[in-house]
Amino acid sequence: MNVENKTVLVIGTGISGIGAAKLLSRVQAKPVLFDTNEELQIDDIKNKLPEDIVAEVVVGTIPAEIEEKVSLVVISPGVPVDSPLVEIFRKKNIPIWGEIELAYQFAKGKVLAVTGTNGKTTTTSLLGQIMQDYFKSVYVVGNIGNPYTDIALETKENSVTVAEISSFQLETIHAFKPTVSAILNITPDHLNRHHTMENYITVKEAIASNQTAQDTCVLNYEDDYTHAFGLQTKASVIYFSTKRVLEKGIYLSGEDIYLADGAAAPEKLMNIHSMKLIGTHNVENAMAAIAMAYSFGVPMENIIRTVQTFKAVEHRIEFVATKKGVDYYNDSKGTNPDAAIKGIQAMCKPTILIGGGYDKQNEYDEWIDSFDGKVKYLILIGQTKEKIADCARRHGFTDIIFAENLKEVMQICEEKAQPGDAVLLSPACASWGMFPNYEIRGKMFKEFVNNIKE
Ligand code: UMA
Repeated sequence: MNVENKTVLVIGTGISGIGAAKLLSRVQAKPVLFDTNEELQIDDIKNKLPEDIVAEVVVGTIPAEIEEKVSLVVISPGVPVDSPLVEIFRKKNIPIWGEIELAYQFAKGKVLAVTGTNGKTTTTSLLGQIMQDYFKSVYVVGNIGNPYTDIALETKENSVTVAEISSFQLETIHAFKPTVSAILNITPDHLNRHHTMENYITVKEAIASNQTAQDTCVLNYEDDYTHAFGLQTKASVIYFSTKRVLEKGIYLSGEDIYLADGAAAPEKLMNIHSMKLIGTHNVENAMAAIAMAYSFGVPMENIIRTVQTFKAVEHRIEFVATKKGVDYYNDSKGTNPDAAIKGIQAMCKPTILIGGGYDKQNEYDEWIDSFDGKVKYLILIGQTKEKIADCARRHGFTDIIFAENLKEVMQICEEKAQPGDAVLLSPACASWGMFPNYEIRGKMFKEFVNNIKE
């Protein structure tokens, strides 16, 4: 679609909307940057745009004269595709693109894209590092926090873009076609947005919807949904497994990772203890990144070198500090029960667990079951605190303390933690409502920890 001189409505003025407006202005479109939050100040939004960018900014409601002129709508991931506002334009047959689709339409080079309920950020970062250590022009973008639109116009034919793609972003792709994709796992999450598990699965599988047999889709053999998807997708599939020996694929046997091509004898790649990443979930993430990079043509010895030196990403079971004999861990990225289960499983000391936050209509039973006698106290904050407490009590866990904010949480931790204990922030919920995002939640936690006086 030629957007030159066309009025393009960009919904959302967060980092995706700003990225989209910049790209559109640079390709001579006429972006109208719009936000439904009428409390936002137009000048504050304009200040986020560089001086060379021409964009009209509107908050609250869209004036009729603008609505009539719109040729394309670009929505930010946080904007539901079934919202009444988007519906107005869909009814008029105006194309609705996500920010990822917009970037893809203008970007050059090849794309490797990672989705899945959990492990996306670690896998994307590791894959990005493998690519950066081997290729010259590499970009790491998407849900990880770097809008794809920010760099799309910089990319060249030889560029490699590694993208973390959320389910929100997959709802609005059309031509987006990664050379290599991965779906790491699919467990219930964001059901308030996608309504049913079926919708959520369909949207995750969309990452491979434009792929052909020349492209690769890396899938988890042990996840029922991704396993089944491997039998349907048109892309060439590489499975990974931490539980069984695969005839073809990448797998864990004992403490070693192997690659089997189905013909020659399997090749031993590395011992898992030679990696700095810990936990079975990280072995899965590493195997997915290895499979993606290998199928893209990076020599295995280069891949292994990077995998063995790569360290955990911020906010993912991140060790913060030992204060008064207590180890503090930041797992703010544990934004759903499944991710938080990985967090508690990685603990090997009596743990004070900090949970709760925004209600995504998840169930917490399996998370509580995974406590496995390790949790001394569960400190709960946010919208979900009553719901989680009820669930915990049903499962016989009653050492629950409510807190109003993170400051109060930290006071309780200092009071209750004994030398030899661990404190883990792994909330099983999104941060929204109390914090702008999980990164700020994690950073605030780390700041509190670092300020504890010995
Ligand atoms: N807005 C509207 N109308 C709506 C909804 C939102 O105008 O109906 C406005 C809000 O008022 C706000 C703006 O949209 O001003 C925010 O847009 P956004 O929520 O899409 O946030 P961005 O800052 O653009 O960040 C988004 C992703 N956020 C979400 O998906 C909620 C970021 O993922 C991502 O890093 C970024 O694009 C770049 O790609 C964050 C996230 O929480 C980390 N993702 C979820 C997750 O990982 O679980 C999916």
